[in-house]
Amino acid sequence: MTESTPADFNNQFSVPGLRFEYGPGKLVRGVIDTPAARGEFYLNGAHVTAWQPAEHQPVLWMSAASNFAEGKPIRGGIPLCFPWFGPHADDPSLPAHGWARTSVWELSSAQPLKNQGISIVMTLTRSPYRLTYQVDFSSELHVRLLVETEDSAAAAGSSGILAIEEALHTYFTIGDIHQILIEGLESADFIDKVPEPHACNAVQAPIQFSGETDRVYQNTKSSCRLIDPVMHRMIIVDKSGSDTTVVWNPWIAKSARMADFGDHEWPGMVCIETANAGINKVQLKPGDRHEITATIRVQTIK
Ligand code: TA6
Repeated sequence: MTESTPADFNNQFSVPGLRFEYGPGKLVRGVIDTPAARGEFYLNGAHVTAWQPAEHQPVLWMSAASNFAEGKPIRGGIPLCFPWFGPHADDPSLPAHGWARTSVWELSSAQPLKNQGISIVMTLTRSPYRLTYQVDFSSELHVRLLVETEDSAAAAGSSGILAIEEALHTYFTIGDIHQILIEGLESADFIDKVPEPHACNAVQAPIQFSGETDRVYQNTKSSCRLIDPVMHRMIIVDKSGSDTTVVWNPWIAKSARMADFGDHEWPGMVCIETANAGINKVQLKPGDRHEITATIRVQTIK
Protein backbone atom coordinates (compact mmCIF):
# COMPACT_ATOMS: atom_id res chain seq x y z
CA MET A 1 0.00 0.00 0.00
CA THR A 2 1.55 3.32 -1.00
CA GLU A 3 1.85 5.83 1.80
CA SER A 4 -0.70 8.67 1.79
CA THR A 5 0.64 12.01 0.62
CA PRO A 6 -0.18 15.41 2.12
CA ALA A 7 -2.56 15.94 -0.82
CA ASP A 8 -4.40 12.75 0.13
CA PHE A 9 -4.76 13.96 3.71
CA ASN A 10 -5.83 17.45 2.61
CA ASN A 11 -8.57 15.87 0.49
CA GLN A 12 -9.69 13.36 3.11
CA PHE A 13 -9.49 15.60 6.17
CA SER A 14 -10.61 19.01 5.00
CA VAL A 15 -10.95 21.25 8.08
CA PRO A 16 -10.53 25.06 8.06
CA GLY A 17 -7.21 25.92 9.70
CA LEU A 18 -5.65 22.48 9.09
CA ARG A 19 -3.28 21.62 6.25
CA PHE A 20 -0.90 18.76 5.58
CA GLU A 21 2.56 19.05 4.06
CA TYR A 22 5.89 17.30 3.94
CA GLY A 23 8.09 18.38 6.82
CA PRO A 24 11.79 17.70 7.24
CA GLY A 25 12.83 14.19 6.23
CA LYS A 26 9.74 14.15 3.98
CA LEU A 27 7.67 13.20 7.01
CA VAL A 28 3.99 14.03 6.69
CA ARG A 29 2.94 16.68 9.16
CA GLY A 30 -0.26 18.49 10.00
CA VAL A 31 -0.10 22.25 10.52
CA ILE A 32 -2.83 23.97 12.51
CA ASP A 33 -3.46 27.71 12.33
CA THR A 34 -6.72 28.87 13.91
CA PRO A 35 -7.75 31.94 15.93
CA ALA A 36 -7.37 29.85 19.10
CA ALA A 37 -3.91 28.40 18.52
CA ARG A 38 -1.19 27.25 16.15
CA GLY A 39 0.06 23.70 16.26
CA GLU A 40 1.95 20.98 14.44
CA PHE A 41 2.03 17.19 14.57
CA TYR A 42 3.64 14.32 12.65
CA LEU A 43 2.19 10.89 11.90
CA ASN A 44 5.67 9.59 12.73
CA GLY A 45 5.22 8.72 16.38
CA ALA A 46 1.91 10.67 16.54
CA HIS A 47 4.34 13.36 17.58
CA VAL A 48 3.04 16.79 18.57
CA THR A 49 5.88 19.20 17.83
CA ALA A 50 4.29 22.62 18.34
CA TRP A 51 1.49 24.34 20.24
CA GLN A 52 1.11 28.09 20.66
CA PRO A 53 -2.16 29.44 22.05
CA ALA A 54 -3.23 32.89 20.87
CA GLU A 55 -1.65 35.73 22.93
CA HIS A 56 1.25 33.53 24.09
CA GLN A 57 4.76 32.52 22.99
CA PRO A 58 5.32 28.93 21.75
CA VAL A 59 4.89 26.47 24.64
CA LEU A 60 6.51 23.24 23.38
CA TRP A 61 10.27 23.10 22.90
CA MET A 62 11.98 21.51 19.90
CA SER A 63 15.69 20.88 19.43
CA ALA A 64 17.23 22.46 16.35
CA ALA A 65 19.27 19.25 16.10
CA SER A 66 16.29 16.87 16.08
CA ASN A 67 16.22 13.94 13.68
CA PHE A 68 13.31 13.75 11.25
CA ALA A 69 13.37 10.26 9.79
CA GLU A 70 10.88 7.40 9.85
CA GLY A 71 11.67 5.11 12.74
CA LYS A 72 13.71 7.73 14.59
CA PRO A 73 12.36 9.69 17.58
CA ILE A 74 11.84 13.43 17.21
CA ARG A 75 13.62 15.50 19.89
CA GLY A 76 11.16 17.82 21.60
CA GLY A 77 7.42 18.41 21.56
CA ILE A 78 5.55 15.48 23.13
CA PRO A 79 7.24 12.10 22.49
CA LEU A 80 4.69 9.35 23.15
CA CYS A 81 6.42 6.65 25.20
CA PHE A 82 4.73 3.21 25.17
CA PRO A 83 4.70 0.30 26.21
CA TRP A 84 7.85 0.83 28.29
CA PHE A 85 9.62 3.88 29.76
CA GLY A 86 13.37 4.39 29.45
CA PRO A 87 15.53 1.43 28.42
CA HIS A 88 13.73 -1.90 27.92
CA ALA A 89 13.99 -3.89 31.14
CA ASP A 90 15.25 -7.08 29.47
CA ASP A 91 16.55 -6.20 26.01
CA PRO A 92 18.84 -3.14 25.77
CA SER A 93 18.85 -3.48 21.97
CA LEU A 94 15.22 -2.31 21.87
CA PRO A 95 14.54 1.42 21.41
CA ALA A 96 14.34 3.50 24.59
CA HIS A 97 10.81 4.54 25.57
CA GLY A 98 9.11 1.84 23.49
CA TRP A 99 7.97 1.51 19.90
CA ALA A 100 5.00 3.92 19.81
CA ARG A 101 7.07 7.05 19.17
CA THR A 102 8.97 5.46 16.26
CA SER A 103 5.95 3.97 14.51
CA VAL A 104 3.93 5.63 11.75
CA TRP A 105 0.38 6.16 13.05
CA GLU A 106 -2.87 6.33 11.07
CA LEU A 107 -4.84 9.57 11.05
CA SER A 108 -8.42 8.57 11.85
CA SER A 109 -10.15 11.94 12.29
CA ALA A 110 -9.76 15.70 12.26
CA GLN A 111 -12.65 17.82 13.52
CA PRO A 112 -13.17 21.52 14.33
CA LEU A 113 -13.78 22.27 18.02
CA LYS A 114 -16.46 24.67 19.22
CA ASN A 115 -13.77 26.94 20.75
CA GLN A 116 -12.08 27.51 17.37
CA GLY A 117 -9.57 24.72 17.92
CA ILE A 118 -9.05 21.45 16.06
CA SER A 119 -9.21 17.89 17.40
CA ILE A 120 -7.00 15.23 15.81
CA VAL A 121 -7.24 11.47 16.43
CA MET A 122 -4.45 9.09 15.45
CA THR A 123 -4.43 5.32 15.92
CA LEU A 124 -1.85 2.54 16.04
CA THR A 125 -2.58 -1.18 16.30
CA ARG A 126 0.22 -3.50 17.39
CA SER A 127 -0.92 -6.74 18.96
CA PRO A 128 -2.00 -7.05 21.72
CA TYR A 129 -2.60 -3.28 21.89
CA ARG A 130 -4.79 -0.79 20.05
CA LEU A 131 -3.76 2.81 20.76
CA THR A 132 -5.96 5.84 20.15
CA TYR A 133 -4.34 9.23 20.63
CA GLN A 134 -6.50 12.35 20.67
CA VAL A 135 -4.93 15.82 20.55
CA ASP A 136 -7.13 18.89 20.96
CA PHE A 137 -5.28 22.02 19.82
CA SER A 138 -7.04 25.12 21.20
CA SER A 139 -6.47 27.75 23.88
CA GLU A 140 -5.50 24.72 25.93
CA LEU A 141 -3.67 21.62 24.70
CA HIS A 142 -5.46 18.41 25.66
CA VAL A 143 -3.84 15.05 24.88
CA ARG A 144 -5.45 11.68 25.63
CA LEU A 145 -3.98 8.22 25.06
CA LEU A 146 -6.45 5.33 25.16
CA VAL A 147 -4.92 1.86 25.42
CA GLU A 148 -7.10 -1.15 24.57
CA THR A 149 -5.88 -4.72 24.88
CA GLU A 150 -7.03 -7.65 22.76
CA ASP A 151 -9.62 -9.75 24.53
CA SER A 152 -7.75 -13.03 24.21
CA ALA A 153 -5.98 -15.01 26.89
CA ALA A 154 -3.03 -15.43 24.54
CA ALA A 155 -2.59 -11.67 24.51
CA ALA A 156 -1.31 -11.62 28.06
CA GLY A 157 0.82 -14.77 28.04
CA SER A 158 1.09 -17.13 30.97
CA SER A 159 0.74 -14.41 33.62
CA GLY A 160 -2.59 -13.23 32.22
CA ILE A 161 -1.40 -9.66 32.84
CA LEU A 162 0.05 -7.03 30.50
CA ALA A 163 2.19 -4.59 32.52
CA ILE A 164 2.70 -1.38 30.56
CA GLU A 165 4.56 1.88 31.09
CA GLU A 166 3.68 5.07 29.25
CA ALA A 167 4.57 8.75 29.16
CA LEU A 168 3.45 11.95 27.46
CA HIS A 169 7.07 13.13 27.55
CA THR A 170 6.42 16.86 27.16
CA TYR A 171 9.25 19.35 26.48
CA PHE A 172 8.50 22.94 27.50
CA THR A 173 10.16 26.14 26.26
CA ILE A 174 11.42 28.24 29.20
CA GLY A 175 13.38 31.47 29.57
CA ASP A 176 16.18 30.09 31.78
CA ILE A 177 16.45 26.76 33.64
CA HIS A 178 18.27 28.53 36.51
CA GLN A 179 15.26 30.75 37.22
CA ILE A 180 12.19 28.52 36.90
CA LEU A 181 10.30 26.73 39.67
CA ILE A 182 8.10 23.65 39.39
CA GLU A 183 5.35 23.42 42.00
CA GLY A 184 3.03 20.49 42.69
CA LEU A 185 5.44 17.65 43.48
CA GLU A 186 6.50 18.81 46.95
CA SER A 187 4.88 15.82 48.67
CA ALA A 188 5.91 13.08 46.26
CA ASP A 189 8.75 10.65 46.87
CA PHE A 190 10.89 10.14 43.80
CA ILE A 191 13.59 8.10 42.14
CA ASP A 192 16.53 10.37 41.39
CA LYS A 193 18.40 8.92 38.40
CA VAL A 194 21.45 11.16 38.80
CA PRO A 195 24.13 9.91 39.05
CA GLU A 196 22.49 6.46 39.45
CA PRO A 197 18.87 5.58 40.33
CA HIS A 198 18.26 5.99 44.08
CA ALA A 199 15.12 6.53 46.17
CA CYS A 200 14.49 9.95 47.72
CA ASN A 201 11.85 11.18 50.11
CA ALA A 202 9.62 14.12 49.24
CA VAL A 203 11.51 17.39 49.70
CA GLN A 204 8.45 19.53 50.59
CA ALA A 205 9.65 22.41 48.37
CA PRO A 206 9.23 23.47 44.73
CA ILE A 207 11.79 22.07 42.29
CA GLN A 208 14.69 24.34 41.32
CA PHE A 209 17.52 23.42 38.94
CA SER A 210 21.29 23.62 39.44
CA GLY A 211 22.48 20.57 37.52
CA GLU A 212 21.37 17.52 35.52
CA THR A 213 17.94 16.61 36.83
CA ASP A 214 16.18 13.32 36.07
CA ARG A 215 13.51 12.46 38.66
CA VAL A 216 10.64 9.97 38.54
CA TYR A 217 8.03 11.26 41.03
CA GLN A 218 5.90 8.36 42.23
CA ASN A 219 2.28 7.92 43.36
CA THR A 220 1.33 11.45 42.44
CA LYS A 221 -1.87 12.59 40.73
CA SER A 222 -0.95 16.22 41.27
CA SER A 223 -1.08 19.02 38.73
CA CYS A 224 2.21 20.81 38.13
CA ARG A 225 2.83 24.52 37.77
CA LEU A 226 5.94 25.70 35.87
CA ILE A 227 6.70 29.24 37.04
CA ASP A 228 8.81 31.12 34.47
CA PRO A 229 9.77 34.66 35.59
CA VAL A 230 11.79 35.26 32.39
CA MET A 231 8.90 34.54 29.99
CA HIS A 232 6.43 36.01 32.50
CA ARG A 233 4.19 32.96 32.43
CA MET A 234 2.97 29.99 34.40
CA ILE A 235 2.35 26.72 32.54
CA ILE A 236 -0.13 24.43 34.27
CA VAL A 237 -0.14 20.69 33.55
CA ASP A 238 -3.26 18.88 34.79
CA LYS A 239 -3.45 15.12 34.35
CA SER A 240 -5.66 12.06 34.77
CA GLY A 241 -4.96 8.32 34.69
CA SER A 242 -1.36 9.00 35.68
CA ASP A 243 0.45 8.24 38.95
CA THR A 244 3.96 9.25 37.84
CA THR A 245 5.43 12.62 36.86
CA VAL A 246 8.95 12.77 35.45
CA VAL A 247 11.03 15.97 35.54
CA TRP A 248 14.12 16.19 33.32
CA ASN A 249 16.81 18.59 32.23
CA PRO A 250 19.99 17.04 30.77
CA TRP A 251 22.23 20.00 31.67
CA ILE A 252 25.69 20.36 30.07
CA ALA A 253 27.39 16.96 29.83
CA LYS A 254 24.35 14.89 28.86
CA SER A 255 23.29 17.45 26.25
CA ALA A 256 26.76 17.20 24.70
CA ARG A 257 26.41 13.40 24.53
CA MET A 258 23.12 13.55 22.60
CA ALA A 259 23.61 14.03 18.86
CA ASP A 260 20.01 15.22 18.42
CA PHE A 261 20.23 17.83 21.18
CA GLY A 262 22.19 21.05 20.69
CA ASP A 263 25.06 21.52 23.16
CA HIS A 264 23.77 24.95 24.22
CA GLU A 265 20.03 24.27 24.22
CA TRP A 266 19.65 22.90 27.75
CA PRO A 267 19.00 26.26 29.55
CA GLY A 268 15.90 26.83 27.41
CA MET A 269 13.95 23.65 28.10
CA VAL A 270 12.53 21.41 30.78
CA CYS A 271 10.45 18.23 30.61
CA ILE A 272 7.40 17.65 32.80
CA GLU A 273 6.17 14.22 31.77
CA THR A 274 2.74 12.77 32.51
CA ALA A 275 3.42 9.08 32.96
CA ASN A 276 2.94 5.69 34.55
CA ALA A 277 6.35 4.10 35.10
CA GLY A 278 8.33 1.96 37.57
CA ILE A 279 6.19 1.11 40.60
CA ASN A 280 3.24 2.79 38.86
CA LYS A 281 3.26 0.38 35.87
CA VAL A 282 -0.32 -0.23 34.69
CA GLN A 283 -1.46 -3.86 34.98
CA LEU A 284 -3.94 -4.72 32.22
CA LYS A 285 -5.90 -7.91 31.63
CA PRO A 286 -7.05 -9.00 28.15
CA GLY A 287 -9.94 -6.77 27.07
CA ASP A 288 -9.02 -3.97 29.51
CA ARG A 289 -8.97 -0.28 28.56
CA HIS A 290 -6.80 2.40 30.15
CA GLU A 291 -6.66 6.15 29.52
CA ILE A 292 -4.05 8.76 30.41
CA THR A 293 -4.55 12.46 29.74
CA ALA A 294 -2.68 15.73 30.11
CA THR A 295 -4.15 19.21 29.76
CA ILE A 296 -1.73 22.11 29.36
CA ARG A 297 -2.63 25.78 29.73
CA VAL A 298 -0.71 29.05 30.03
CA GLN A 299 -1.27 32.07 32.26
CA THR A 300 0.62 35.35 32.05
CA ILE A 301 2.33 36.42 35.30
CA LYS A 302 3.98 39.72 36.07
O1 TA6 B 1 12.34 11.30 30.84
C1 TA6 B 1 13.68 11.41 31.17
C2 TA6 B 1 14.45 10.39 30.35
O2 TA6 B 1 14.10 9.08 30.70
C3 TA6 B 1 15.94 10.69 30.56
O3 TA6 B 1 16.56 9.67 31.29
C4 TA6 B 1 16.46 10.83 29.14
O4 TA6 B 1 16.92 9.60 28.65
C5 TA6 B 1 15.21 11.34 28.41
O5 TA6 B 1 14.17 10.55 28.96
C6 TA6 B 1 15.27 11.32 26.92
O6 TA6 B 1 15.22 10.01 26.46
P1 TA6 B 1 15.43 9.81 24.85
O7 TA6 B 1 15.33 8.35 24.63
O8 TA6 B 1 14.31 10.60 24.19
O9 TA6 B 1 16.76 10.41 24.55
